[in-house]
Formats: sequence, C-alpha cells, structure tokens
Amino acid sequence: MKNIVILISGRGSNMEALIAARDAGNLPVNIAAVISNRPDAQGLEIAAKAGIATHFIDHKAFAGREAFDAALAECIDQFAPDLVVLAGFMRILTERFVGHYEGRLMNIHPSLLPSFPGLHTHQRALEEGVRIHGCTVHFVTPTLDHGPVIIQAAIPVLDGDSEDDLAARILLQEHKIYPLAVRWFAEGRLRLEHGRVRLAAALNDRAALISPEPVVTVLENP
Ligand code: NHR
Ligand code: GAR
Repeated sequence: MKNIVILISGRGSNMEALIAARDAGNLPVNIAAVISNRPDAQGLEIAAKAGIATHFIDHKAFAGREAFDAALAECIDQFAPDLVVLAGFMRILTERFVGHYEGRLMNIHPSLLPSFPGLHTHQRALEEGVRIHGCTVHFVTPTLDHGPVIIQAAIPVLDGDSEDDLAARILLQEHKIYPLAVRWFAEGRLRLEHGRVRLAAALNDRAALISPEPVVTVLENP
C-alpha cells in the first residue's frame, strides 16, 4: 500500500475527505502523517483524533523559504511517502522542494486552472463575471498553480452568488475529486510523464477512463 503525507494550513476538510474515503474502503493508502505550518490548524486536531501522526513546522521560525522548505522536507521524508498531498496548504514552495518531489506532489486549487491562479479565486471569478467556475487537482511544478491538470470539476455561477456561496459549492466538488485523484495515484494508474498527466484505464473498467465521475455540473442558462 502506498504511503501519503498530507500538508495543511487550516480547516482540513479536504484532508478529512481523504480520511473518510480511506475509512470507507475507497482509498487504499496509508496516511502516514499530517503536517501543518500553523499550530492552530483545525485539521491537526481532526487528524490526531483519527490516530494519524501530526507535526507542526512554523514557517515564521525560519529565515527564509529555503530554510523552511528544507525543514519541511526533512520532516516529510521520515515517512518515506510515495505521494505528498497539499490540502489547503498556504505556503508557496521553492523550486528545490518541488524538484525533490517531482511527480509525487499534488495540489487542489479552488478555480478552473489556468484561470485564477493564486489567492482570492472566488472574488476574482465574480469580478470577471465568469459563468463557470470550479476546482482543479494538479501535479505541482515550480510555477505556482501551473502544473499539469489531473482532474477538474465545474459548477455554474448563479445570479446573486456570493464568494461564500461559490466556495461552499466548489468545496463539495473538491471533496469528490481529490480522493478520486489520490486513488488513481494509489492504484498506480496515474503518473506524470514528460510533464504530461498519464491516466491508465483500470483493469476491467474501460468506462472508468471515459467517465470517472459526474464531475461537470453545468446548468442551462435560465
Ligand atoms: N508551490 C509551488 N511551487 N507551486 C504550486 O503550484 C504551489 C505551491 C505551493 C502551494 C497551493 C496554492 C493554491 O492552491 C500551492 C501551489 C499559497 C499561495 C500564496 O500566495 C498561493 C497559492 C497556493 C498556496 N501564499 C502566500 C505565501 O507568501 C501566503 C499566504 C497566506 O499565508 O495566507 O507563500 O492556491
Ligand atoms: C480549499 O478550498 C482549497 O482548494 C483551498 O483552500 C481551501 C482549504 O480548505 N486551497 C487554497 O486556496 C490553496 N491556496 P480545507 O482546509 O478545508 O481543505
């Protein structure tokens, strides 16, 4: 079974979705550790209650990004992970760190990349007036939120939607697609090859490749 380490900074609902998928028998991984850069991350408590090893590494205690990332990598590597999963992790990672985990570092981002990389995605989607918004799971590369896309889920932007409305509806989709992407990796079906995502069909399940999940939800214009 593959080992994963999850990095968080806050609430940890995506981490919880991964734990729930594992507990339901839908995610064959060993969640070896959860690491936060913030001591008050709610997700740390949830992980500890689930019996998972937790660590806290304060980015403010380091002179710069290189030093923080070196300490973070040292902590992660104790657990010999096959995959490192960013789940609401809020620190930009250095090229050295990203290179060390090439092909085994995933992120979930709350927009349909390449639209709206970076922060405040829902506010920016509303300002731009887009009619479709969503979330993206991607392999992490040195350029922020520009790594190869693994899976996306879309939702319609409805008249009167607030940032919170969008965040809440997109979060429901995040909780579906992140466990699915991690599952593909755990099954050995998903890999990064020459900078492109390669997803192999499941044995005896060609349909899984064609339609893995109803991930796109777009309503007709009312
Ligand atoms: N690092 C690299 N190199 N590449 C990516 O694609 C990364 C990454 C680190 C994190 C997650 C990302 C997101 O999904 C992610 C992807 C933090 C910031 C940010 O500006 C931006 C994007 C993401 C995560 N962080 C500020 C910083 O100075 C701090 C903000 C805060 O603490 O609230 O690091 O959106
Ligand atoms: C999620 O919406 C995730 O996509 C986003 O923050 C939220 C974390 O929620 N990530 C980023 O914005 C990364 N910069 P969670 O802690 O409950 O999983």
